[in-house]
Amino acid sequence: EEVEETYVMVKPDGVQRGLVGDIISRFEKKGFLLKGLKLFQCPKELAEEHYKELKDKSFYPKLIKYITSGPVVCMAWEGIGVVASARKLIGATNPLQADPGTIRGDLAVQTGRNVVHGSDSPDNGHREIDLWFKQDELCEWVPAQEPWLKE
Ligand code: DAT
Ligand code: MG
Repeated sequence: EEVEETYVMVKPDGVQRGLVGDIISRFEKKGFLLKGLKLFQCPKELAEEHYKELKDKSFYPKLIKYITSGPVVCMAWEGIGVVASARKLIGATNPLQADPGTIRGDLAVQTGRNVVHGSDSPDNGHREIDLWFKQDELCEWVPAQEPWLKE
């Protein structure tokens, strides 16, 4: 297994509902490494670039409106297998189909208000971190707990 990085974002509904701490905490407690974190009002152009693969979908205009409707919390997480693991912690796109114990399974009811984003591949992890963060907003560091996390 390889060290990967993934882009995770608390969407505007998660911020408005006061779920930021809970969501960050799940990744933190799991043992992934936080490399970047910020509260950010996303401009329309960035939302469109982020979701460009979905631009022909009927829900795309609503999606762009939703993501730009208030501040989001942007995160860059690093770890072995972090891309797929973060997607598991997040749960299925439709929160009603997401397993209990996942973020969407525990905290949301609608696809259009599913509180969190996670990159779907290692390539998109790199792409999205580049898109949402400047280089000097990312930290390389070794947490004190590391010897207790990895043998
Ligand atoms: P995910 O966020 O689980 O990676 P995705 O990449 O397929 O899902 O879609 C991105 C977002 O677009 C998703 O989190 C919510 C919205 N979306 C996806 N499918 C939708 C649908 N059928 N109706 C409304 N919104 C949808
Ligand atoms: Mg996706």
